[in-house]
Amino acid sequence: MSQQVTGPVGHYVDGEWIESGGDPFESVDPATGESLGEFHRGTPAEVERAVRAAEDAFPAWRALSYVDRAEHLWEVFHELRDRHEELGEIVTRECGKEISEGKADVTEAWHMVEWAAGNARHPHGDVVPSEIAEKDAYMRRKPRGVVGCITPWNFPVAIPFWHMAVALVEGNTVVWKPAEQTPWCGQVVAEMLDDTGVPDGVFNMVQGFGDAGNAIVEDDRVDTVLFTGSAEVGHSIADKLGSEPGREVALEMGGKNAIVVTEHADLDVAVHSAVMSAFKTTGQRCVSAERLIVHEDVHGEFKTRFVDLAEDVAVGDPLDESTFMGPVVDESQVEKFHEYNGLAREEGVDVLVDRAELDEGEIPDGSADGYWVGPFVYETEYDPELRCLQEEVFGPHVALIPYSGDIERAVEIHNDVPYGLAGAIVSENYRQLNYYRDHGEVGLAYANLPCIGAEVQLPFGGVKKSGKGAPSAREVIEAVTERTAWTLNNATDIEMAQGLSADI
Ligand code: UN1
Repeated sequence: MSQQVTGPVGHYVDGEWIESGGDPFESVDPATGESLGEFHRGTPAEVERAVRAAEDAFPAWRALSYVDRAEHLWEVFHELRDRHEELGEIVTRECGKEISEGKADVTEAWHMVEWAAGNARHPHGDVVPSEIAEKDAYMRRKPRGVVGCITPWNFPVAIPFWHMAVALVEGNTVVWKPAEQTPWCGQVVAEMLDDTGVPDGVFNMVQGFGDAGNAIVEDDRVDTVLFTGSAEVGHSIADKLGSEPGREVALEMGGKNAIVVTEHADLDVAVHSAVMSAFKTTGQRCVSAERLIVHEDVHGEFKTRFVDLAEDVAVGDPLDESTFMGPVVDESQVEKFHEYNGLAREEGVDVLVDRAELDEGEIPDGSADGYWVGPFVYETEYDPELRCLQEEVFGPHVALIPYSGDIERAVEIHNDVPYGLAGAIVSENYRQLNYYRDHGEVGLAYANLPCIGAEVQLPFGGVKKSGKGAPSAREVIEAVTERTAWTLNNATDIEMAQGLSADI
């Protein structure tokens, strides 16, 4: 393998690489089960040091102009582009997604950096008309202070920049904990920010597990916590911080996302969208589709075509460009996937494709210790009592649910889950599209497309149990700034709103 973990393997705190006192852990290549390098778990004391550094660095950083702060991010932008291939390969090796996705992760990161740094030369806030002629009213944005970022392994370069690029350009300082499955990506991103000469303490990175993340959440000097990851962890952060005055929390979590295929669907688009949504990233996007709700008039043909593709989809070495699905990220994902496949069987579904355990011949040479799974597809009548239709699996586990009747019925099934992140409709009928747009309970609604693949300049986030606030893409700006309504009297006497007398 060409690249290896190099350079300092520690945390980046207050402008220095520090050796960690925490226990060692390995970054594991999910395709081979082999170690890619050794890292150290951040301890609560190391997180505390990082938070202190970030707090101390805040006044001088916020005092710089937007344009000066953004200069550091432009350097990152160029580095991400120049090292696209190399970084894409690191992403693929560490989280297992196939190489075009590894590279797209890096592309998504520079798109976010471009958006955030570009904002430095874009008008901010609003000018608001006043009812008084000689008064000006503005909405101003101010940085909140220290922003804690806790990010997932499935987009190990893009999502950190969703959080951090905006937080930094807006004048906040950052303490970041990368996912424990992707510490190598964490290190590379930290090296990149270090190379820009960002002032000491403005950006800090502590490797580690849940206890390090928890130390960020528990520290009340952290003004905003941005979290993207599992619903379980996100809900526990919401329980801790949701009602704490003065501390902001923005969470983006999972989904039980669905695609509705109506009787007016173009079936080429429907089948293509379903395969992309269910199997890209081996079903491990928070926007991946695990439910396909298909009208009875087209269900037969859709099923035949979808099943054929699910039987054929290429699972294999994620560095090989002909692979469609790489491995899942670790053993716990393998176990969870099998557990839910078993549950679906117990719940009486009709299994259509079972490649859950790959044949030996399908596993790339020398990779028997990798975390390999293949598509698992089943059909079932809609039943709200079935757990397999309600709970997120985060793997290539997908249900075909036929429906009869009108679009209202399809959307009723679509909405009958606790989550509301992403979804799609495939239809050539504009009334059906509009109905879905207006009634689909999701933050990201797609028409005649897969339900994956959002762009950074769009809001990205969910409703119901999928999210709270907006830690993602362009809406991070809401979470990392405070708004001040600023009013300025240009006259020499005082005139009040609402006709209130100013006489003394
Ligand atoms: C995630 O859902 O895990 O929309 C992040 C997408 C990507 C980001 C996905 N831009 O699929």
